[in-house]
Amino acid sequence: MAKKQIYFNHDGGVDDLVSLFLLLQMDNIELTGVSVIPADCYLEPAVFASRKIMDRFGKAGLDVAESNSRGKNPFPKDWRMHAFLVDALPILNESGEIITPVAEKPAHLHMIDAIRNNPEKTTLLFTGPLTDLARALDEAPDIEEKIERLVWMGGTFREDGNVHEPEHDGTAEWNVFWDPEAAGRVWETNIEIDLVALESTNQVPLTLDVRERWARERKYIGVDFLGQCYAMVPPLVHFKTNSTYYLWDVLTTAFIGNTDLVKVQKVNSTVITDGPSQGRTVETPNGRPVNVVYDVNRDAFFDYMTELAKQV
Ligand code: AGV
Ligand code: CA
Repeated sequence: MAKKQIYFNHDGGVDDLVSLFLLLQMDNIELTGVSVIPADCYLEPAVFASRKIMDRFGKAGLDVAESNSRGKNPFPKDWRMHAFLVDALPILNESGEIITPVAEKPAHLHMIDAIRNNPEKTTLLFTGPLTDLARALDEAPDIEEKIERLVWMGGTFREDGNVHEPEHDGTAEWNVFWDPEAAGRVWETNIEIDLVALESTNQVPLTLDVRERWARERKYIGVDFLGQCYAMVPPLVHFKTNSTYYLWDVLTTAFIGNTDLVKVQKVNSTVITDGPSQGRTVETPNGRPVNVVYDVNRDAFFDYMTELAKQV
């Protein structure tokens, strides 16, 4: 069977970078391109970290494209700093050189090339906002029919999203909120969309037992890498905040490699692009159909990602 052709656009958070690491370990997919958008990250360290992860844990021959997209609602600086921490990890700096090059073209044009130049259809994996996809579709509408599907970490149909910002009512998920119009643009297409929404990612918080498991198994270099990365987003048990880290993007990436981990349901929806609910995805009878990942086998998921990490 032909391998799934995957183009990955991410935004440099800890779980975005761990997702890149795990994708590189999957032998049932072919990674055809990687690009980075400065949403929940700063661009430079996120691109450095991506290139170093591809050098250390991947295959040669790919480059990494930088996005020049800008969003409407910026991510908090504290979160955007995480890419600097991953980039500074000794395991990514052991060799003292970087082989994987930076692409000449910006992300959205890089993605158009990757889709056009592949005789097979491409599955898009997005773990940040959809800005580069919206721009690519405006620039090259012909790519739509070469897109197998979009697998996106974004949105929620619950009352509670994860945006807690002034002038917002709290109903949105951050990847939609950063650029609501971009999501609206993609909703206008006929692309098949698999949405890994907060419904399912809420079921995979990074709990202490998982951290302890990775600590116990740190003799595997890939498992140690997981533990080191997630040490940057430690649990704050005596301080009640919005700081719980979920495996949002990693669940989305695991879904690419193993669809059996989750349950999916069709929902007709629209995206609110303005006002206090901007970035909210709402169920609407005549809305655009999306496949919502609403449930996950938690234990099977953590086993799957940990086993992938052991393959390094
Ligand atoms: O809304 C989830 C998205 C995911 O793509 N990101 C983090 C993941 O990469 C934003 C986000 C929400 N809460 C966060 C986030 C937190 N507490 N720390 C960092 N990023
Ligand atoms: Ca992300």
